[in-house]
Amino acid sequence: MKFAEFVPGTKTRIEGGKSRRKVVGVKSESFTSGNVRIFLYYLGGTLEEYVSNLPVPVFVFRTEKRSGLIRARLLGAKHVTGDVITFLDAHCECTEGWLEPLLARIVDNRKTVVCPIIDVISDETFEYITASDMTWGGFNWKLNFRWYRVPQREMDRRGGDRTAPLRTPTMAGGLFAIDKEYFYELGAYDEGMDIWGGENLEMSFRVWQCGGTLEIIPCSHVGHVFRDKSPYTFPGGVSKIVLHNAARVAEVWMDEWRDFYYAMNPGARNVPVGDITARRELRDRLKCKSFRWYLETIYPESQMPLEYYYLGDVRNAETHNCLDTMGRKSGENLGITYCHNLGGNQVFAYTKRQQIMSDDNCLDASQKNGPVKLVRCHGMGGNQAWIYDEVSRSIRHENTGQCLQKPEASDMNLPLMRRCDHSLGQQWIMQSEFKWQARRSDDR
Ligand SMILES: [Mn+2]
Repeated sequence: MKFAEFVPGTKTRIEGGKSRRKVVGVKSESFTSGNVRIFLYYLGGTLEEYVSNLPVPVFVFRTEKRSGLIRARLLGAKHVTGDVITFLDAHCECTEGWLEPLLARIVDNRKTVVCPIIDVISDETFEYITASDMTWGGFNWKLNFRWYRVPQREMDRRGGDRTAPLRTPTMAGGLFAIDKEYFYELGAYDEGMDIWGGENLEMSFRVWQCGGTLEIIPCSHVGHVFRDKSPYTFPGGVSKIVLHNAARVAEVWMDEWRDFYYAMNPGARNVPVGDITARRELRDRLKCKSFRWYLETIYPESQMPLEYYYLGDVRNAETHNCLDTMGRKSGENLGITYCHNLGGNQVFAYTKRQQIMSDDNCLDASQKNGPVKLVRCHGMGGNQAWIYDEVSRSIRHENTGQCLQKPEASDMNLPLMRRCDHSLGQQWIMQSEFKWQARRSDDR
C-alpha cells in the first residue's frame, strides 16, 4: 500500500506485540475538537472498503495517475478542515500520547513546524525500536538527508533538558505537523518537484530561512518502517528525479553553496531544473534570509564550509593525477588516480580553517610519514590542518611540517607525506582561480 495519512487532531491506538500489531482504532481524544477526519491515499485495491469498517470517518482521495508524494500531500491538505495538518507516511505507527506534544508547540507558536522522534520499525520483523533523542537532521554535499549527533551547543541551549524541543536543521520529511494556514503562507510544497526526494530539505531550509522554527519534540514518538531501498520504480529513473528535485533545492535556497551540490553530483548539471521563477518569487516575497545566515545561525556544524578558498580537484604537478576519495569511508586512506574532471570523488574544498574536505570527511594525518586518511571533519585543526602555499604550490601538514607528495612505485594510488623539498611531485594545482568562493552576501 502506498498512501499518506492526514490525521488532524486525532490519536491512534495500537494494540498487540512486536510483529503482530495492527491498528485497532483511531479515537478522537484530541483536545482541539471531537471532529476527526483521516485521509488516505492509495493507488489501487480496495482501500475504500477497508476504511469503511474503521470506527471513525476516513476519507480516501485518489489521484488520477501516480503523482508522487508532493502532489498527493497537496491534494490531501486541500481537504483538511482542522487547524493543523499532520503528515505521516503510510508505514507509520503512532504511540500513546504522540500528538499532544506536537500540537502544544504549534499552539504556542504557529510558525513552529514539529516532528516526532521517529522510532524504527524493522522492515523484516516489525520489531519496534525506540530511536535516540540525541540525533537531529542534517545533509551532505549530495543533498542527502542524514542523521547526525546533536551537538553540545544545542544541548546547552536546552539547558541539558532532553525532553525540551530540539531545534533541528532539517527534517526527514515523512512525519510532521504544521499549522494549516502557515503551511500555505510558507509556500506549501514546490509543485515543480516530482515523485519523491529533496522536498524535505526544501521545506526545512524554507522554514528556517523564512522565519519559522523546525523542531523535533522528544516527548512525541511515532514508529516508521525504514527500508534500505525504495521498492518503487521512478519514471525516467530514480537519479533523474532525485537530481531534478535536489537541483531545485540548490537553485532556490542555497545561494553560492549550490556549487557543492553540483561539484559532488556531476550528472546534476545535465538534469533540467525546470521553471523556478515562482519559488524564487516566494523567497523574495517572504523576505527569507540567505543560506549563509542559515549556516551561521542554525547549522554551524554543517558539512558545508562557511568560508573556503577553493572547490574542485587537486592535481599533482608532476603526474597530473588527482586526489581521489575512491568513495572510501571515514578512517580509510586517501587515494590518487587519473583526473576525470567529473567532480564527485575528486572534489575537495580548501577551507579557511585549513581543512581539505570532501563532503563530511577531511584529510587527516596522525603520523609523520602518513598515511593520509579521510576522517570525519572535526573543525579543530590539529591533524586536519593543511597549509596550501599558492606560490610554491605545496600542501604542508601543520602538525608534522611534512608535505603531501605523489605516490611511489610501490603503490601508485597512495599519496605520501615526506619532508618538504619543493620537488615537482610535492606541487599541487588547484586548477581554477584560487580565491574566496563564498563571500558574504547581504541577507535578502
Ligand atoms: Mn517513509
